[in-house]
Amino acid sequence: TLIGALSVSLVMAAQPAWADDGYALWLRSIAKVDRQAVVTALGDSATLTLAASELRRALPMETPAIVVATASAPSVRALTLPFSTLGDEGYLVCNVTLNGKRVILVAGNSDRGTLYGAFALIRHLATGGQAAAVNLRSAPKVKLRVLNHWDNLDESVERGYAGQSIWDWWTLPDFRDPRYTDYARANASIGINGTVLNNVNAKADSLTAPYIAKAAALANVFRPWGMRVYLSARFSAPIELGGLKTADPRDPAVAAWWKAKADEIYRAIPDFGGFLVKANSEGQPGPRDYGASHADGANMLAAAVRDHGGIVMWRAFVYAETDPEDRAKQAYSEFKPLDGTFADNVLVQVKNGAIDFQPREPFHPLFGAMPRTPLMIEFQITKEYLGFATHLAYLGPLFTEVLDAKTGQKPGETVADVVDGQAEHHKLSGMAGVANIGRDRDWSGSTFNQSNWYAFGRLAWDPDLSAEEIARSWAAQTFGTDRQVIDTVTAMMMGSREAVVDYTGALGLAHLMATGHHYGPGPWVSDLARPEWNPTYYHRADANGIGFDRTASGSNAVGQYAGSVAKSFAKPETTPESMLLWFHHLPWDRRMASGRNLWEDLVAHYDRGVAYVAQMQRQWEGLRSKIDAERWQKTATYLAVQEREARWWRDASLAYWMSVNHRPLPAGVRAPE
Ligand code: GCW
Repeated sequence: TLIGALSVSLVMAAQPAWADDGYALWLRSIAKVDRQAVVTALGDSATLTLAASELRRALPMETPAIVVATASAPSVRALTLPFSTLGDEGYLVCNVTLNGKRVILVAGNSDRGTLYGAFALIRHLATGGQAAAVNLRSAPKVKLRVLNHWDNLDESVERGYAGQSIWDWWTLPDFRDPRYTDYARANASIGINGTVLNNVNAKADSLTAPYIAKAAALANVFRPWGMRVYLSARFSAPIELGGLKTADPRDPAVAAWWKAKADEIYRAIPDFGGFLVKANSEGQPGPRDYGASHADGANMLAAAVRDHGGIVMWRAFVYAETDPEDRAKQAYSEFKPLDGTFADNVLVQVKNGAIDFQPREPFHPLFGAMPRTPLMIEFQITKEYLGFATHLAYLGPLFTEVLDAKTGQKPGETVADVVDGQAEHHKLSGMAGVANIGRDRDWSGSTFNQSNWYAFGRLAWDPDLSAEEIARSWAAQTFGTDRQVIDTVTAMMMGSREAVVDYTGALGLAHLMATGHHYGPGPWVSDLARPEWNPTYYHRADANGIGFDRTASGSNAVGQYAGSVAKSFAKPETTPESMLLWFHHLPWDRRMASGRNLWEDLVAHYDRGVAYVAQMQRQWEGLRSKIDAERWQKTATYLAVQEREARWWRDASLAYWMSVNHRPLPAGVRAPE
């Protein structure tokens, strides 16, 4: 039978017979070249042609005949299918009779929608779905689904752990590495429709003619895959490139320089997406240098790209060394008063939490607090604070925990409602992910890191998906449909981020890592010039207690939250224990829900984190015969590294806490090695 044949080829894909370097990501072909599915395209646009070839490449001959088309094809129009709610990028995939023949129709209002539909059908079949019953319908809830590459022009990657940048600036624009196509294809398969090519810590050079030509070459490769190119803009570029004396956004000569620059870019890249800007943050130039506001800066750039249909993504990640205010409060203080003053082609891009991509942070209080401004959420896919490329930490639960959080602003409103624009019916909406992609053969430094790229894309398309269903699809697309493999891999993934929280510092502690590189423990560090870079600034531990008082008796960051959320964070008794020490400074003897005191509980968390990693090692060992040797071995080796380093985190941290609180280890716990 068809289903039998399909599952046979899928099971074959899971056999460990050949070496697999992970290059294929979650897009493993299940068809042999001479036995591909029969696919017809009604139309010949580049994108429709790609949709058809993806289906052929992925699906075996036994699959029923497939037709890819757009809603406007006359024979499809005649079927009067419900295209009206699918927008520009949505799709439907269903069984229909077309010109007297039963076929699977894959169609959207645009050929991009159709391409997404093709990948949805591939996903459906590769995760065990049946062809006979296929009936898929989906439209993205978020408009701009964008990767942020922190890639430098010298091809290093800031906080990148998967090798050098995949952009080879030296050989662009002439040589278009086939890898650029594979990159775009992988992104299209999960719905990502934009990419910012260069680091937010931007060099002005990226806006010079040679680099515009290079970006244009990439844009040409990405276009048929539905992806647009954006650039990070250095705010002082008018001085550095234009020879102006100022970059003051209120100066007409500055605005004119940007307008001319935008025109130049659009001549080379007619569908250029727009600019991403990090301004007045960590030493970057910005409008505040001239006493102008972030809105002045953003609106000036927005005016330069507006006639071309471009947008500006203006980051809210600001904090200043001169500002004595709690770092967690500074973005809100600076941006909330600007609500309603941004041009309508500006999105303010807000990190998921108020500090900086820690293993756990409460959601950023700006979500829901700027109803008149589209807020884009920024997640970090690369694991700067979660063990770089080596530690296994599936970020799906981190992403969904934030998206599902209630803002407290309006009844029932969640961060996802704000991000997808539903809450205020904004025209623009967006999700950004700091990419974990580099030149490593497996793209992301490890097989499991690929799941974070995948989860980001899937959630940007639909922020209401669950982390677990995403993990299951990823596992099936990556390792095949063997039930034991999917169950085990999903189970490992689902608790893995919490394990990192546990062994790096649970209960709402944050920013305890070694300085500079951010790898490994450093809760004792207190001598950095900028006070808010010192871990001791965040944990405030002494002989009596630990934690940052952010209630009214402390920094009152709690006051930036709204309604019931603010109320619950205001008291230790009503704050979730997972965020307790983020908001409260408490005695080591405080009684916890477990019945233990705070110190004992913290120790138990460290132990639990270490134990989880050891358990993942055992689970993975059990899959040895079911995963190809190369991917199995690399993961096993990395898990061993992680187990060692989880103990390092625990033991070094406990030794430090004990030096501060002078308490013995709770009974039954081994002394740090
Ligand atoms: O997470 C911190 C990183 C910096 C980064 C900055 C930012 C791009 O340590 O490397 O710079 O945030 O998000 O701007």
